[in-house]
Amino acid sequence: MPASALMNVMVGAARKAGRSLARDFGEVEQLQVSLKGPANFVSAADHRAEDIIFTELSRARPGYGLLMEERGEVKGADTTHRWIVDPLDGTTNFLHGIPIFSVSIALERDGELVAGLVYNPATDETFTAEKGKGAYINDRRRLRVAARSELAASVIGTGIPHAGRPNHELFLKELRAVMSASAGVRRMGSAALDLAWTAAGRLDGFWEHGLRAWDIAAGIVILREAGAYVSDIADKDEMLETGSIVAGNETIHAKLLKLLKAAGKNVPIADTVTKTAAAK
Ligand code: 2AM
Ligand code: CA
Repeated sequence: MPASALMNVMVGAARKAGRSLARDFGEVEQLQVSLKGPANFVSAADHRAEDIIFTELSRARPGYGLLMEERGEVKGADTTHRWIVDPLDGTTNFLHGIPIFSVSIALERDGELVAGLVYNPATDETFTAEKGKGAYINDRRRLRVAARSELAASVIGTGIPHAGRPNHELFLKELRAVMSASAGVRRMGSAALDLAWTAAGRLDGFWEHGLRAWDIAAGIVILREAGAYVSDIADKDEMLETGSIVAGNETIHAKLLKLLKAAGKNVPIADTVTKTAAAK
């Protein structure tokens, strides 16, 4: 289906930032062997990508507010619209030369997510969706969540908390439950891309805690338009606020949620980590 003017703006910004990231990723691969490591370089790459997206989106839609990983909240004159942007999701992968990272751009209208885009510059795959118009990969093929109904046949994605992030005990309990019930657990390292892959049926389900709005906003739109069920761990529509997310087709979502709730019973869960608390 032909892309809308809005989606053209989003794709244009993401591809431009993606070209910058792809160039920088090539450099990072070279820097792997250097003693100092490419950490500062990666941080600069992240900022470069965010600057590009900020410029492109602000030019095309002046006045829209923005919530960006590096800049934080940027208020706009138009209070009904807000972009939610992660210029580089999967930073650790990028830093280590692993080609699994993404640009994530979502649009919120009157507090509702209405458009989402996740772009992986390394594979040149673009996942897009607008509310009510379906989800697509590379503007060609319609995305549909996987149809499997048995957890035992399902591959489930997740994110593992690392040093400086909370919920280690909770995660271990959840992993024990999901690893025993599923055909396999995958940990790719870019939540935005994981959600897009779930929408594409590559993963049958996904769960993670402690995420920020920019990690998941675009993926949520793409998932819903691909027919997926998405909720937080309490089965509410408060993923952006709590930072927890569970997704899959109707059956897998329900089964995964039940399993996770039982596994996490009596284990305290820390909600969305603040930027200051995050070990960046
Ligand atoms: P990032 O690469 O932009 O940091 C991996 O489990 C996912 O968690 C990635 O999407 C990653 O995004 C995100 N992530 C890593 N550290 C985080 C933190 N401290 N708070 C929230 N999300 C984080
Ligand atoms: Ca992120």
